[in-house]
Amino acid sequence: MSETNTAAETAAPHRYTAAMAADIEARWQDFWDAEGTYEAPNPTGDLAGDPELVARPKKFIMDMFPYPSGAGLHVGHPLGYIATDVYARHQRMTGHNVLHTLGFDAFGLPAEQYAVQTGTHPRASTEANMENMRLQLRRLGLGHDNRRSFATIEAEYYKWTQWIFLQIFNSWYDTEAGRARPIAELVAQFESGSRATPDGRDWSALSAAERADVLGEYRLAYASDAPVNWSPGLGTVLANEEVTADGRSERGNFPVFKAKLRQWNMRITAYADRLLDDLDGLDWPEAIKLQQRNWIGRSEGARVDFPVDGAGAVTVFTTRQDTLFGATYMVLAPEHELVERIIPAAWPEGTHPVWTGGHASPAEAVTAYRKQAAAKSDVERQAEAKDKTGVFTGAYATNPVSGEKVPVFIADYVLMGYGTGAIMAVPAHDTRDFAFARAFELPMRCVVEPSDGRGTDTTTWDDAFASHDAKLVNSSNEEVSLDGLGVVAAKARITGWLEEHGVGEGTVNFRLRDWLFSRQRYWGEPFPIVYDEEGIAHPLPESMLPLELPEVEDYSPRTFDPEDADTQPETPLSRNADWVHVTLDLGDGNGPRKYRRETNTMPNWAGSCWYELRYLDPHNSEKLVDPAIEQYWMGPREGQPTGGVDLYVGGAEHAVLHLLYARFWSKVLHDLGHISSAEPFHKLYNQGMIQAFVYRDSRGIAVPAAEVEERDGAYYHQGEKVSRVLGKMGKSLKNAVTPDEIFGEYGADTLRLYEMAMGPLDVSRPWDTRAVVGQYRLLQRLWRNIVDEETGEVTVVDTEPGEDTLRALHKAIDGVGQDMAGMRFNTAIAKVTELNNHLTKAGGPLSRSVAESLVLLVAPLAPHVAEELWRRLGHTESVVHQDFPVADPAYVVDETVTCVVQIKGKVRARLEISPSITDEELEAMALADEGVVAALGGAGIRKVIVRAPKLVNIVPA
Ligand code: ANZ
Repeated sequence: MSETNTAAETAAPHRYTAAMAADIEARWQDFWDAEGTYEAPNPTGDLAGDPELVARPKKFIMDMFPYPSGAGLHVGHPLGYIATDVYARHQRMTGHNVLHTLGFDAFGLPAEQYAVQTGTHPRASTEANMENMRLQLRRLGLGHDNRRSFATIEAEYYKWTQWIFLQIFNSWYDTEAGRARPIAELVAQFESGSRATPDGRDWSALSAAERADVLGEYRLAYASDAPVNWSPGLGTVLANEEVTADGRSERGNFPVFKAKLRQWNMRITAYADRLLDDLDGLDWPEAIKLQQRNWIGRSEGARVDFPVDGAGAVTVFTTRQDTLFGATYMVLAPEHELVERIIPAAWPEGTHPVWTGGHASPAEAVTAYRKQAAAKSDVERQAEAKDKTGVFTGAYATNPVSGEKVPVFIADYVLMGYGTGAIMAVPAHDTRDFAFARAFELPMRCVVEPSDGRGTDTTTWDDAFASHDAKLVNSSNEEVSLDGLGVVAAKARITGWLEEHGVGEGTVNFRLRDWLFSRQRYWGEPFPIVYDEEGIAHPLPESMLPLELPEVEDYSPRTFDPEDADTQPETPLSRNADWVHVTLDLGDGNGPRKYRRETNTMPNWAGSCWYELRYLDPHNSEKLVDPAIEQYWMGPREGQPTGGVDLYVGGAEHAVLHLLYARFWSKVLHDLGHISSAEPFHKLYNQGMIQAFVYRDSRGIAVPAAEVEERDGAYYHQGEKVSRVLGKMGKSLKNAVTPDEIFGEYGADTLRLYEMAMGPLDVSRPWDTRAVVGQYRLLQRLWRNIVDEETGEVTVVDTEPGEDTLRALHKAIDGVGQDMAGMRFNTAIAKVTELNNHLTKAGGPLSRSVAESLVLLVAPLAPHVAEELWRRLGHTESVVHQDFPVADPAYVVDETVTCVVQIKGKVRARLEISPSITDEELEAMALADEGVVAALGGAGIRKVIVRAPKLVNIVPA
């Protein structure tokens, strides 16, 4: 704020100033709270209310809820919250029953680490942080239904997280029915004999432990000893999704190792197909859908059996079964369980010295190599490095089509967790196999004719010929020939042959792994599971929920030397013998027995897997959610075949983890009949990030941005020249600006307007504190157009506005309404500004009708000042529930026409355009349209026929 500005403000007693904004904002926030202005009624239950509101179309609007971090909010955090609030307010004013609230995701590593660092109990520090954030959020004037807010650490909430865990534990995926079913129905099948037990014995002949093992193979939540990601430095195991591309922990950046530990898993892989298919019906950014598709990673291929002397067969998974005649060796993952069975006692006569790695026997070579491989992450193992390592097992297998004996290796570039953990190697046509074969002097056979003129003599090649777009050669035996076929036809033919001969079959493989669901942490939901003396896991009965997190003395995780892979996790809960060892009557007819509690806790993702449902019916202690209420807010409807939240806004960093897990839980709950929606979030929107300048001194250390001065385009801190780059905003980069600073200087309405005006919501934008004043001035001019700054009197008159003003007004009404519905808040603000400037320039008092429309247009963006002006204009009811103005088409001068864009005669887009548009402008618009770009799919364009303003016809190349 400049000096002169401040001076002028003191001169006019009723000017809109920061002090006045503070008063207005506090007053209306208290009023809205007291009146329950933002409460959204449910159709039934304790939050049932006004039937007229319930009868309206509903809008369920959600933000990705925050972690209660100790650092509080900086101005970057509320960008999405303000946007959903503006949108929600506009929806309320256009006749919707709007549910909008916000809770806290309060379990998890950051809260716990902070607690450990500061020596306070995680609950105490988390609650203090939440209190602070609640105050900051309230100060923004967010129109939330506070009755529906909660934190995931509340026992009434995590009771249901545990309950859902039990639902998942107590169900299995029926692949025939294509859905989850209660495990009791599976048991009934085993009991009746309609489903055979794995070893064919009667179900009644199986011991309790054997039955538990059989069911464990089916349950959607199960414990297993599969290799997991173990991070000694963090002291916990991690899900694949929490490990970075360089094989380190996403949190803390510690090394991650593969270790065999008994852990809980969720069988998300059972849903791979549905998680993939249902993406189609969702209104999500394409980039996020693509990331999910890649993460699920569906690959069509075949399983092929290679017989091994004395050990049955090794089954491989390949996506290039057409190249089977070119498979000249095999590789097993070092951890593969067949390795022990196939290794001979001694190296076969004449084994190449490069193959043995200098070891005296296969057993010795395998042991040494396994140790080496265990120290690497999957990502390191998969890296496209030229030098491939491995060792011969001493065993040979038989290529089922060529009849050739091929050597079997172990090598770390083959992963245990993918396909069958074994591959047939086709060095001529696979890059990694090529590098390996060159290193180990293995033969190569060309079976796909190179189309690049290099010829079929592989000894002259520098790399593999990996193209799919070529014909097969050297691929026939007495029964089947692939020669001359293209890759697709060859795959079909060889798959048929494999199936006929019972040595393989076509199959689909997914990259998606089951979700590792336990953590060695204190600050998470306890598992509602106890073990009996035989070690069999039992679910707690519903009546014992919630199983509360015990108060303990030492909640710190046990961490280790980050590099020491030979360590074992220790769960904080296991240190509390009184809690762990219990005598319980589980109500299963066995009476009171001794049990040991599960001492792992759930991962921080658990609480966010279902929180949308809790918002609906937040106090229900009898049911997860009342079905009528769920159906009302989330049920499937026209255009939303799988139901879900109408708008979900958050950062793109949650593309796979949270969104995939939440989708999975929804599907299980849907299958079991608890909810009607099969997807949690129908529309997803990723807001951009607010960036900030980072200033660094000559040593590269960030200096406080607020202390930097600009002189002639250079930047100085305490006289020293510093560099400037755009980066993240945050405490560590010393460039965080808190909302509190902006509230103090201008008020919350100005902050809201500034954040929304900075640019399109989905684009990242740099924060510039000096620019905030621009929006402050807008509010001052708006105020001045309605209130006399000297007397405080409302200046409007009851006369009709002139034609000019009517046109400006209705154009603005039309544009702002469309922009708000389309979440283009920056252009909405530009239109409000334009209208306000027009009114300022026109001079003289405003007509009441114009002033009222102006206030209503501004209400979603700057709700406090709008409420104040609305009341001063004489209204007794809140501006929040007024109807948004509707434009009179007669005054919206630039009427539009609909232009149809066709590609190959099919309508691909409809554009709303001005009738006076030129051919050139129209062509450019058509070619830039999202739908058109998608339909063209990268194909070039041969011709564009433009008949402005009605038709564009595109002929692709
Ligand atoms: C023979 C072959 C020939 C292959 C060829 C590729 C090219 P996607 O598409 O990701 O599913 N593979 C299979 N299991 C593996 C494992 N556990 N670890 C490492 N690699 C594995 O990849 C499938 C291909 O990756 C499979 O097809 C297999 O190599 C390899 F010219 O088999 B292919």
